[in-house]
Amino acid sequence: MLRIDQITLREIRLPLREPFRISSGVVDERRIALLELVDADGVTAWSECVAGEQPNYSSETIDTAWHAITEWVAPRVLGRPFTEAREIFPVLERDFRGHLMAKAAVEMGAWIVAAERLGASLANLLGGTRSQIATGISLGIQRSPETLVERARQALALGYRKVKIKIQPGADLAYVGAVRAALGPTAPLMADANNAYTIADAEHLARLDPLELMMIEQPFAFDDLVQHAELQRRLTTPICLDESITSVDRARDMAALGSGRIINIKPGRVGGFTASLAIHDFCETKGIPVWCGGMLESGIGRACNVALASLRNFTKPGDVSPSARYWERDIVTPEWTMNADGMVRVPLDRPGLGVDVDTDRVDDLTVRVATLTAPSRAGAARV
Ligand code: OSB
Ligand code: MG
Repeated sequence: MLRIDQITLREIRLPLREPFRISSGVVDERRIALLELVDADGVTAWSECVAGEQPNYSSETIDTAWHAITEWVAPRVLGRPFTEAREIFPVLERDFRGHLMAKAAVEMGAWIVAAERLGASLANLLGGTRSQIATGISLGIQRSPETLVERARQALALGYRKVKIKIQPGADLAYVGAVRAALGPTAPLMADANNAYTIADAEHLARLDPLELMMIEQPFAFDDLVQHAELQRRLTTPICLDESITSVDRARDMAALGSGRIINIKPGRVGGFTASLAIHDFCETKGIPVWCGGMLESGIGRACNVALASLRNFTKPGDVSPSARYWERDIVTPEWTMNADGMVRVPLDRPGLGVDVDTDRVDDLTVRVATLTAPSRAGAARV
């Protein structure tokens, strides 16, 4: 039995070591919602909500997620007995549209509680088997092609197995071309546009084809599949979808329409682990490779991504950089590290997340707290 009786919601502020710029916005300090869940037997687990500060990636933000978790997500889960964590997502989807990052924060937390209860690693509970995962870096938009080349060169020297270059009109062909020219024809490069283009740019984007990128991620609108299909017909480079894939149904649509050939799975974007597994399994049957994306998570969300990326069909390097790429100091011990071969170890030998949360540091970074309890516990709801 799995019954979550209390969720403590916290907001922490965690400054990035350097601003991260994508086509739709820039962030220099993360505002991160963390959840601490307690079950009926006092077993606890931490989870993280990946919603950003601004609604520039999806419509959700930390503030909408805070509201959704408090008002609608937590009340559906708190005090309710489940046999398995995978029963939770359908309960959260019934007559409740959107708010997938808010749902995911609670749903993933429940999976972690379940892993703790079983004494299993989160990776094993999800069905993961790899003991280490291949890692890529996501490089924000830089001031000049020269700066980008330098950053990409450093990344490969550190062992990264994939270099993702953020692009936008005015910072695309010349930037990616400079990196390809400097680092050679076999460097594992890709580009991510975060919706910066429209179908009118199809010919322009086709000029990326000769650069032999591993893939081009989400060039068009955050919810588009049809225009991506038209572009994919005109490109030899595979399109990878990120923002557009919000459910296994959208993954099916992608396959049916030919909107892309690769999927970036972010568990927060799709409502949690149950939906991620469904997309993973569907893609495996269709021969569609998947990889695990990132949302500049702290070490808690990173643990979730590492666990998920240990599954079979995560066959391309994930955006699962080590802690030091983002933070002066992470909020978990040990911090996430990467070896010289660009691999991150999956903590299969430890129950749950596989890292300890540095609770003193979380307390120091906390700017607001809410304690949510089962509605039946009269008077205790929402302190
Ligand atoms: O599009 O993958 C993206 C970060 C924030 C929002 C969107 C994206 C990203 C990244 C960062 O690319 C990946 C990481 O966490 O390192
Ligand atoms: Mg992306």
